[in-house]
Amino acid sequence: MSTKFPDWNNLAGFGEKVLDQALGHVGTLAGRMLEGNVRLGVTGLRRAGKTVFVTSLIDNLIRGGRLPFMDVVAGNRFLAARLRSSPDRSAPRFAYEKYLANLTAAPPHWPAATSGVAQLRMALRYVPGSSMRRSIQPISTLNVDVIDYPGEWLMDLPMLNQSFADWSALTLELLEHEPRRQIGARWLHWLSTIAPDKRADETATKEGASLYTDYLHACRRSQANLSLVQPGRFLEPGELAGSPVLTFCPLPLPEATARPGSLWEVMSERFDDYKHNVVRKFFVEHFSRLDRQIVLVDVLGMLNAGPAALHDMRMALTACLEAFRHGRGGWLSKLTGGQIDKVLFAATKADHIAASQHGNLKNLLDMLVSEARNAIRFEGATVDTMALAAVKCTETVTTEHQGRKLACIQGTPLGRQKPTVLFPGSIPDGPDLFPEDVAQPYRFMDFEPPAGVGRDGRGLPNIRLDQALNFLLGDRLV
Ligand SMILES: Nc1nc2c(ncn2[C@@H]2O[C@H](COP(=O)(O)OP(=O)(O)OP(=O)(O)O)[C@@H](O)[C@H]2O)c(=O)[nH]1
Ligand SMILES: [Mg+2]
Repeated sequence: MSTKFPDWNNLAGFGEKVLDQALGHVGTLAGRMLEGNVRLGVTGLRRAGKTVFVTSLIDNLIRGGRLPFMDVVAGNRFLAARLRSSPDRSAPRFAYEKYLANLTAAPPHWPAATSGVAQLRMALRYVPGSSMRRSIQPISTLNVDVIDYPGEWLMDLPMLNQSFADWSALTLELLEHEPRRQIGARWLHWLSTIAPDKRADETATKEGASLYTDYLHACRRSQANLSLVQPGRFLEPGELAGSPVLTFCPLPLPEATARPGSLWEVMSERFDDYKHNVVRKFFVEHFSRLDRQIVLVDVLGMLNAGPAALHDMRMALTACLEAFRHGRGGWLSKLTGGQIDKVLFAATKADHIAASQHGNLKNLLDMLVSEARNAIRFEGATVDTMALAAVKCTETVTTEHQGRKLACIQGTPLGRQKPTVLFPGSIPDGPDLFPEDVAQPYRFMDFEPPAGVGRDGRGLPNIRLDQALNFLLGDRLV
C-alpha cells in the first residue's frame, strides 16, 4: 500500500480557496448586514391615484430611464432595481404586472379600483456616494417595501381616542348641515323611530347599520364627492366584507343610563370591538411599521365637485393626519412607536392641467394641509408638498385665442378615441376658489392613458416622480 503524501502546493491553493470562499461569505454577510430597508406607505382616498402611482414607481425604478432628478440617477450611481419576494406575509402582493399590462395594452386602460392593503418589495442596487462607504461595500442594496392602503382606513385613527358617545356626537353634528342632512335623510328618519335606551333587536340593529352604510356610500357618490366618511371599513371593508364587526352606527345619547342589552349598549360594544380589532390591528400591523409616507390627494377632482367638497376634504385630511401628528410623543406613539420621519403630500393627475398651472396646484395643496403640516413638523418629521402625475397622459401646448396666448393641453379625453387640444381651465393663485357668480368654475377632464405608453422601455412617462422619490428615498441612497 503506498502512502500518498499531501501535495503542499495544492493544499496551499486549497487553503486559499477556502479562505477566499470564507471571505466571500463574510462579504455577502456583511453585504446583507449593510442592506438597508425602508417601508414606504402610499395612501390617499378612493380614486386618488394610488394604484397608478405604485405601478409607475415600480416601472420607473426597474427601467430607470425617466427619473433624471433623482440624485442617485443624476450622479450615475444607480445600477438597477429588481422585484423581490417580501418576507412579510401580512398583506397580499401588489399586482404590478397586471396593472402594467392594463396600462400598456392596445388600447391601454386604467387599472380597476382596488380594495384593502397590498404590498411589494423591490431591491435597489446603487454605488454609495462616499468613498468611505464604497471602500467597505462598493455596491449597496436598499430594500424598499411599498405598502398601498386606503386613506379611508387612516381616517379611522381618531376613533381610537374617542368613546362611542364622543364619536356619535361628532358624527351627528356633521349631519346637521347640508349636503349631509339631505343625503342622510333615510338614516336620520330611522333614528327618529328608535329609542337607544330600549332593548336591542338584531333586525333593527342591522337596519340602522345598513342605512348608515348606504348614507356613507351616498356621501362619496354625491355631487359634493364628500371625503370625510367614517368608519372607513364600512366603505373599504377589505377582507371584512359582511362581517358582524361592521354592524353598528352612531346614536344620540340616551336620556337615562343605558341598560344592559339596550341598543346603545350593543352599538357601543360593537364600536369598541371595531376600534380594538380592526383600527388598532391595522395600525399595529401596518401603519406602525412605516418609515416614509406619501399621501395622494385628488385636488382637481375636489375642485370639480365644488366648495362643499373642499371643506369636507380639508376635514378628511385633518382626520387622516392625526396619524402623523401624534406620531411621536403623543398618545398614538405608545401604539405605533411613531417612526415615520418623512411625509409627502402630492396633488395627483397634474397632467390634467397645463404645466404653467402646477405652481398654483401645489399652493392649493399647501393651503389644504397647512395646519397639519406645521403640526407634523413640530413632531420632528420632514414634510413636503408637490404636484405630480404618475402617468403623464397630456402635453402642454400653446394656442392663440382672440389674439391671446392660451396654455392648453393635448390628450385623449376619457371615453374618446382621438387626441384633442383643449383649454382645461386654470387654478386661482389666491384663496378665492369659488366665485359666487359662477355656477361650476372647474371642469377638469379625465384622460385615457396614451396609446403605446411604456413601449420605449424607459419607464412610464410621468411628472415629478423623480422628485417625489428623491424626497422619500434619496437620503437612503447615499
Ligand atoms: N391623467 C392621469 N390620470 C390618473 C393618474 N393617476 C390616476 N389617474 C386617474 O385616476 C383614476 C384612479 O386611479 P387609481 O390609481 O386606480 O386610484 P386609487 O387611489 O388606487 O383608487 P381605489 O383603488 O379606488 O382606491 C384612474 O383610473 C385614472 O383615471 C395620472 O397620473 N394621470
Ligand atoms: Mg387602487
